Amino acid sequence: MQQLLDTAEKIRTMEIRGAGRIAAAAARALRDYVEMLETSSFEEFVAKVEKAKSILIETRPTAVSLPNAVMLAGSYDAETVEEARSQILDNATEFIRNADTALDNIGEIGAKRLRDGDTVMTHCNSHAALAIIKTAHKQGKRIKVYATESRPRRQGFITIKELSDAGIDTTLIVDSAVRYTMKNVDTVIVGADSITVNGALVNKIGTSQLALAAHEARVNFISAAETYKFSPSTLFGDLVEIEERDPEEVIPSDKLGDIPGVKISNPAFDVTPSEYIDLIVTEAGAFPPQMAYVIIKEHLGWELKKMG
Ligand code: RUB
Repeated sequence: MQQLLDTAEKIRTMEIRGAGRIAAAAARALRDYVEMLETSSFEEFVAKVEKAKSILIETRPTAVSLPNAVMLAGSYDAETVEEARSQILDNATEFIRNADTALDNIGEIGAKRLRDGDTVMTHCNSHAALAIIKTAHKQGKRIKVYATESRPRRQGFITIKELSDAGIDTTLIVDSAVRYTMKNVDTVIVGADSITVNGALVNKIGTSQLALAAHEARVNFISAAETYKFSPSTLFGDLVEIEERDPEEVIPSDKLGDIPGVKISNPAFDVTPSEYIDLIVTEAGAFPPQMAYVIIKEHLGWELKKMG
């Protein structure tokens, strides 16, 4: 259990971050926990596995990749401990393998949308979005990237390091320079923490500003998202919870004394409506956001309830 608790803590504190990475880390933690779980009582096994799943799911509320990973990796239909254990080990291993392959496929599919000489803008640090940019670069296309700083956690610094290590022409901009810079951009590519059944994109705070600026400037806006980033429960009316993080990420606590009474709001994600999204690139194909239900039904196995 200690190892699983350590992973949960790393996700909570963002030592492990990004919707894809937290999904794979959760699947791995669950797999290792189940492998070591010592009990011959099926009831005890079920209770402990379900507890472990909720510990992982409760670490961060917005990325649906987390509950989806736990659901896909941790599913079993068994009556004995050994049967359930073996099914979870297989499912978790398959989830982790598929997650890796998905990034390669997203890279291949998305790179077809970039032309030699294109300029891309990206936000935060998304492995899926970077897979597209890096694949296009590997194909010999000359791609230039504007990466936003992404305050307050500055994940943009991870992005610019990754892009410059790959030899890609990269420029860092502050978040407030998005609209000013958009005139130089051909395509915006961002990741996804959740995509709802109506095709809305939940991603790092500020994503919707990129989308609005892109829309106004007639610039393409693409989200790169593995199919496990689609949110099945939004089909039944659930809303995606937007994580509110510690004000200390915005302003250090020793400075707060200078501004008594001032409140700090630190939402970590925002919502971009589907009308601002041209394309969602998944490992299963690239399609408009209006097709979100198809993914929820065919890849995640949830569908509308039949009446009567
Ligand atoms: C990360 C973020 C990323 C998505 C997709 O937020 O918003 O765009 O998670 O990332 P945080 P990926 O840093 O708060 O986790 O494509 O790597 O899954």
